[in-house]
Amino acid sequence: MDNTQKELINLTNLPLANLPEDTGAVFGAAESIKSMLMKYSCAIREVKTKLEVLSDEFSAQNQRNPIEFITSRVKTPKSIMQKLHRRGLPVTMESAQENLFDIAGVRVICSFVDDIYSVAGMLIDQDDVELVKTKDYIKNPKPNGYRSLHLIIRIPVFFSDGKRKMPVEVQIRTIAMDFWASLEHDLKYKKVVPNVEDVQRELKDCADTIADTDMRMMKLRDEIDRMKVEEEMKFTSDGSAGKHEDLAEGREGGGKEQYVVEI
Ligand code: 0O2
Repeated sequence: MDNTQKELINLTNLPLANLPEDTGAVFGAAESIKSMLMKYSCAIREVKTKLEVLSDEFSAQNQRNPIEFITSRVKTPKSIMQKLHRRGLPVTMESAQENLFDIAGVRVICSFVDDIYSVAGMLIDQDDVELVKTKDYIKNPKPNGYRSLHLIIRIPVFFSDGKRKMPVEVQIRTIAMDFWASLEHDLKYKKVVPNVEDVQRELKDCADTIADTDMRMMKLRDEIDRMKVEEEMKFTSDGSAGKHEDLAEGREGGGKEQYVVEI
């Protein structure tokens, strides 16, 4: 039995010392983990459906989609074990279910910063969604420059043996924040980085630039929206509906085919 197999058995809380050196035990352990992770994957599906419904509704009301895209992942057994080990917690399935709230993770990428809070508000206002914890790394960025809104929620999932309230970590951020986080995340997995401090400083600088750009983009969007309203008011006060229709051909939603965001 190799170390990975032993770790897998560990995670099932089976007494490792008493196990025969056979593959049956390993197979059983792997099956238990698979079944545990399947439950988290179902919870992800529930949260994604909620977000997709909100996104459709928001688009219909506001003529734009606040959600660019949604991704999700279930933490791997290796990553679960590493996190438990790092925190000095028992490396067992029970411990993982009790102590880790990000085994199921959903990432929502929004167009603008205020969309992040709108989406978060609409999600946690649902009466079957229990908000466990909020970490606002946008209002309080991490020292390295990381920005994102994290919500730990619990949602009910109905399995054959009853209802379980499953924890899901929802990370909501802008495209720019996500771009930054992907690159910074890569750095964590590099064993040797020459001039690591220079790289970290540069990353922090980019994070601040991105935050500033995100705010400017939001202001620009508001300005463009205001111009659109003024233009429409001008057309309606002129009473020139025909003229309006002609011009609308070239404007957003006015006869032009649009790309559809598929989440
Ligand atoms: P992975 O590989 O993404 O799964 P805490 O709850 O405070 O005890 P925890 O669980 O680290 O500690 O919570 P936190 O700070 O909310 O972080 C959870 C996840 O957010 C991380 O998961 C990352 O996905 C992301 N994250 C947090 N900080 C950073 C950061 O500085 N840079 C990047 N790129 N991502 C970050 P994991 O399990 O660390 O990793």
